[in-house]
Amino acid sequence: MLETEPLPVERIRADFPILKRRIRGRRLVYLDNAATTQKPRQVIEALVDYYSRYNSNIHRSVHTLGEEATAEYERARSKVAGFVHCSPAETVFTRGTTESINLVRFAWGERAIRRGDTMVATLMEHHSNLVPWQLLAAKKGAKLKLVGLEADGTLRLDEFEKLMGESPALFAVTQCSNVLGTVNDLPKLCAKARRAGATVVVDAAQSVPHMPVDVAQLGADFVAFSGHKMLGPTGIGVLYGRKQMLEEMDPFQGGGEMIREVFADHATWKEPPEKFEAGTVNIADTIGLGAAVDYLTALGMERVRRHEVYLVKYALHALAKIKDLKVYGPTRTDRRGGVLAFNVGDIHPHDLATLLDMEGIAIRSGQHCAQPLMRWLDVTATSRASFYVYNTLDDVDALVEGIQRARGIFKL
Ligand code: C6P
Repeated sequence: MLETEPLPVERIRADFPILKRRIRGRRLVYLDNAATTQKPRQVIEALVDYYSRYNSNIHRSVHTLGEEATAEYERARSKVAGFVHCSPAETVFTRGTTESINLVRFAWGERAIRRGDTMVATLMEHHSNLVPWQLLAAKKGAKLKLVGLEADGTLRLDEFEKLMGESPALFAVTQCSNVLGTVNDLPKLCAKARRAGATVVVDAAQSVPHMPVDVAQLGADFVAFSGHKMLGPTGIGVLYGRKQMLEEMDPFQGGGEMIREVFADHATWKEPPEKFEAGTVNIADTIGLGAAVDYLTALGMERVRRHEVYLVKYALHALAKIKDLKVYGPTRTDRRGGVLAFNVGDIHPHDLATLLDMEGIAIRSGQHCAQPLMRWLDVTATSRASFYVYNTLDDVDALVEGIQRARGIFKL
């Protein structure tokens, strides 16, 4: 028997103007949340409020607007820091997960990685947590090795142990795969990797939006995530960095506001996080992210996680009844997030996504920026449904019925 819905979804849905949209006369069933989530009016209003009442540059001007904008920007930093349980000084704003990881690649990796070093990532990484390390390895003459996967889409712990035996300089790992949904046991992995001497970079793009995350408990040196995947605007992301690491690192970009003193031939830097926020930053969207954090905090991240597990359980059960449908990743819901990648017979995922779109159902199809994983799965692409706080069992039913109709069209 199903438990009662963990979140007040009807009330939540009323906060999202876009959910009232109709697509070809049909209700919008938005199941592409791993790509980006929709925005509640509270976030939209925070942006409008900033631009219409106190738009100004920050950390520079002493006038009223400048003071207000600076205060709101820094308030957003405190909210984000509180959300993942670190200090504001350890919370650097970036453009998103991709930029956060590239910041580490340049500001830490350029100095820390040496010829012959081993770096370790995993086969389930998004390109954002793989390609920067490939570039660094090529430049430095270091090796990049990947932890492989078990048949159920969890990490091969024997391979992980073996690679940690090589005393790697870096361990880069996702907390939740954007394809398999696998949630990795990070406290255990991070502790082992750090004992082996590795600096640990966690890609939390698919975890911070969906479950309680305490960066201190993870035990990582760096944790990266994106605002747009957690009800916030695009173009704003976060890098948590352990204080000592951020202090020891080089700056990422040079320019205004990250400096303390500039002479003709050299300069000195501000303390983190300002050291890593050169130029005019993304003020509006940072304030918008603060509003998104308020929204999620009010819902409670435990309940957000329970809601997604509730939907995934129901969806796994319903999808299992569809002939020729294969879901990838762990079947245990305590080991997976709210992401379901699947294939149906030999229907191409783009065809399925196009047919579902005719019915107002938005899913993603393709390689999900995880080509090494696609090769391991031995598929060219997958379909993917991903859930969030405003999704309902009706949305899952609509997906299942849409897939059944597509099977009929393809005469499966
Ligand atoms: N995944 C998806 O549909 P950015 O684009 O920088 O905000 O996030 C990159 C990123 C990094 N890691 C993981 C695990 C991700 O899922 C993503 C973004 C989207 O799966 C777009 S490819």
